[in-house]
Amino acid sequence: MTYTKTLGAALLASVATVTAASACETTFRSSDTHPEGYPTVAAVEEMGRLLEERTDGRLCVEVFHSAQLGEEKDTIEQTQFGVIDMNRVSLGPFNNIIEETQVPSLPYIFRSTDHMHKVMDGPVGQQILDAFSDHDLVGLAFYDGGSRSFYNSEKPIASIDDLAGMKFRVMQSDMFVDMVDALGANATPMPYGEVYSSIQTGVIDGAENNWPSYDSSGHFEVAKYYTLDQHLIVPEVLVMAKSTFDGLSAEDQEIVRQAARDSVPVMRELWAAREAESEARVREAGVEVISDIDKTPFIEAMGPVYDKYVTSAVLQQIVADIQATE
Ligand code: GTR
Repeated sequence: MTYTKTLGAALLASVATVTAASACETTFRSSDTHPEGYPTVAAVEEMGRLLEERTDGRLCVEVFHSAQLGEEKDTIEQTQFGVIDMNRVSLGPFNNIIEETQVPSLPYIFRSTDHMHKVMDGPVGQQILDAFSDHDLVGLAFYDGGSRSFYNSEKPIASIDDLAGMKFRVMQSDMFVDMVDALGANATPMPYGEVYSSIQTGVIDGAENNWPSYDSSGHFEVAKYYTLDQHLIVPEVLVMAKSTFDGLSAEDQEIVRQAARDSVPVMRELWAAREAESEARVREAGVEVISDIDKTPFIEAMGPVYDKYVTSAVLQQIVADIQATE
């Protein structure tokens, strides 16, 4: 989407806010690429409900789902400018902007979702949330993004060799381009909203994502081979524009932070249910799932990615802290 179109959409949306949320004194506009009912959308709505309740209706949130305000990379910029108040995004598109976000986005860095929760709920998570403040943003909370695996329209992929020469879409992060290169395939970074038609027209062979996104985006309709290699467990993040946050009293800032934190357990429950539901739905629709796969060669191929990105002492320390978290 062009900047002008995005801005047009943002302006239209702000008109909508005035009508829809006139009962509230201040309504924060929050962006999400996912459709209504998706766990991230529902979680931010829950955060808004808590906020409204705890401020007697002074502060509210309206979630603009389905990429109404634009694709993630553009909406991140708009949030930095304060045009959008809040944004729920994957950490992936932050990789090129905020160095610290690269570490929890590294392939195979987390051993499991439980491990990811322990890390992101602890000091490492806080360190990464704090890193947003140097970039005109306030990091509020982390949400689940499941594990991401490759899917494609061409053939069942059962080993790393099967990936050779294939073309996959990745999120707009240089690190993910290098990750796919290291696996012997080719990567095309592109906005989420362009993936369906790009697979359909053969511009790319496939992409990679978690069960709920593979399902809700409809990508399973055009790419029916899903290989459970689970190369990424990338947390999602809820951020606020620093200019919006700075305009609040200290007391309201804490209410905002707490409401975001309190939406996390709700999100985790919705996520777990949705993962199971989506997996069942796509299997039912005839997707061929390749689950009997040796992940060791995939993990071993990631050495060059770690070497290229984990260079500073700060990032090395975060990697060590994550690995040491039981
Ligand atoms: C989803 C994630 C989105 C977006 C999307 C993508 O899993 O929830 O925020 O990043 O992946 O691949 O672009």
